Amino acid sequence: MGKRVSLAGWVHANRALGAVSFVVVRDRCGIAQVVLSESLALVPETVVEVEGDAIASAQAPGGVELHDPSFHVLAEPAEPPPIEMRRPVPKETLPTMLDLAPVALRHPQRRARFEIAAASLHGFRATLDELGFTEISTPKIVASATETGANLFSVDYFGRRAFLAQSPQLYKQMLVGVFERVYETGPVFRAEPHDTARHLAEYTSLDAELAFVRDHFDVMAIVREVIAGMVRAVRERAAPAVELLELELPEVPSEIPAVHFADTGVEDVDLAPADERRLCEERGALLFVTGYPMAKRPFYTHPEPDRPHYSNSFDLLFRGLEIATGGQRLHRYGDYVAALGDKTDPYDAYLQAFRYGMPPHGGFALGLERWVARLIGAHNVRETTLFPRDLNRLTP
Ligand code: AMO
Repeated sequence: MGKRVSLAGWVHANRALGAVSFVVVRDRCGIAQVVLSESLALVPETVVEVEGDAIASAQAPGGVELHDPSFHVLAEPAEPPPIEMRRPVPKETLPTMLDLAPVALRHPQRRARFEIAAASLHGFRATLDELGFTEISTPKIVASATETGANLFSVDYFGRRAFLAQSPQLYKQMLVGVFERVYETGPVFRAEPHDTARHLAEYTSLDAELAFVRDHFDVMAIVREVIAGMVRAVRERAAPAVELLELELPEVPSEIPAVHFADTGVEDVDLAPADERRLCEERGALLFVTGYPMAKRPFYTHPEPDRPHYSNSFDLLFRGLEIATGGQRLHRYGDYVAALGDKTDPYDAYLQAFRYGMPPHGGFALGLERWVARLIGAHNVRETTLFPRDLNRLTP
């Protein structure tokens, strides 16, 4: 006889066989089959509480059955769910899954993706905590662009024009002057004018910035530690999700290979998506591309000392997609004044940091949705966003 256990969750599937019915109950840990000696009609997604004898059963979904149960319905759905939860992989298209997100996300195969995201976030934080970084939270309503003026969302801020932060770039740099090593995880906003598989209007940026670097290679060494820590955390904290999604987690080499932009064979000032795919096929699943032309980098970027047309910056490609960007920053006040020209006004407060002494520093930002998309082999970043925001989507 099994141990008496109690379980609360949702009716995942329900099957009557003569006088016996099998009810599969799903909770946050997985699924368990409940065997009833009566025929009980339960609508999928009914919320139930069950007490029964736990019996190991190889054939049962989840490997456990509850026998001789007492069953309480806690909440009845107003109507059956629009998605068949019992299918191992939902058959609905991505737009339908996104429209139905509050219920679609309950599907184990969907939920697993966000368990991977949560474990990744944990790995990011844990790695940087260990390396002496301080976690910060900076404003998302801001007065100036940080990346390019093109994709800024404007906000009416008590009658003044303000913007949604494109990145915590300026604040993380200012705070390097305070803490030396900082990181932040949070939403950032880009009014992306195109509907692409890699762009969201709001995404989760995992940012770090550190002082006393020699150049961008010191930053890349930290990126390597962070990626290794994120993979480790996914393996340890999201093992059931890794198994369910049959993921092959990447091996993170002790040094991630790097190629200079000048050696990529690309004539333009930036890589096209096809270049990113080709370079990863040729050189490795994880690959740094360094030295992007200054023409494509933001004003705070440090040039390459001997070839100032190139920059001390990098992108990290993972399985054919850019997932992170970073580099060494300008740190001398005079260099910022020269870089901004007559546009210093909105940056007055930021420039205080440089006027009063800033060490050589650099940092990076990694897009969480893109990272998880590449881990699970999803083509579209909307697949790994709980409630995506894009050109067409403001709800759910
Ligand atoms: P960048 O603009 O390259 O750099 O952004 C950094 C990373 O964020 C992700 N990302 C996006 N993800 C989804 N939708 C988008 N629209 C989107 N745009 C960017 C990508 C990208 O690699 N301040 C610099 C970082 C730094 O130098 O520290 C910045 O924001 O994964």
